[in-house]
Amino acid sequence: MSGLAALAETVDTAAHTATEIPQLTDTLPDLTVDDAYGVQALSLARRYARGERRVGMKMGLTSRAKMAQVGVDEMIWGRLTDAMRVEEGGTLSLARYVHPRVEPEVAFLMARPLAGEVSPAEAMDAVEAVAPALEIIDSRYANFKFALADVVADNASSSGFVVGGWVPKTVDVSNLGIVLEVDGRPVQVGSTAAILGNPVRSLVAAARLVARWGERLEAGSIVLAGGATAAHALKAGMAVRCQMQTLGSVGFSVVA
Ligand code: OOG
Ligand code: MG
Repeated sequence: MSGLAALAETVDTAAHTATEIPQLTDTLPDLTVDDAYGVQALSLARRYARGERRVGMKMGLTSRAKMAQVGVDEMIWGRLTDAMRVEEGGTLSLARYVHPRVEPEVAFLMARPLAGEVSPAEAMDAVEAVAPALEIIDSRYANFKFALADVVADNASSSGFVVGGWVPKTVDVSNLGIVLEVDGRPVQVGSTAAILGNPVRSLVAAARLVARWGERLEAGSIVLAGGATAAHALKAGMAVRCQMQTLGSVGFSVVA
């Protein structure tokens, strides 16, 4: 087994069994970001071999609030599979996670494939619809602490996502108010403008980043633009709902 494949097995097993692990960079301080994306691809291959299906990609660290919370200030991306989907209004079982957090996101549904250098208008041309969304992130690293290469190898902490109702892409998503509520009380307040000034810029970056790895944003797939606020830790019994101006709301409840 190559070195990267062994690391892929480590992060995949940690995710699959919801078991925390030490940072890879503790023992491999020179792990490059390119190699970390290689580890991510190999770890996802293990999921596909278990029957999971790729359904999209997620952008990470596209807002100041997110960068500040985790102490990493470079955009990253990860892959979403069908096993990570939680139904709108559904329940999420904490048993499947190490120390999950939730964050408000905007989702794009692709009508056509998109890859490479594109303008915001070209990117939106390839979109079918937009939706309010929540991402459940769960770093597999102890204390949710990681360096850039660690989090990239760990599929950018991807572990769950909930997509609300799709709305026509004619809605301008550049500056919509967001309230993330737990049990009806606001825990984070923000705007979609926190995402690179406009979530469409995140879609543009997504097309560029996947192309670097020989991939495209596929027709029918979902792109999450990145958390607009800091993420909120989940506990059993919580009812989580995110209200997004014009787009509507999306939520789920947490069980042990
Ligand atoms: C890394 C993933 C970041 C986002 O939306 O910014 C992310 C993390 O915070 O654990 O999903
Ligand atoms: Mg996110």
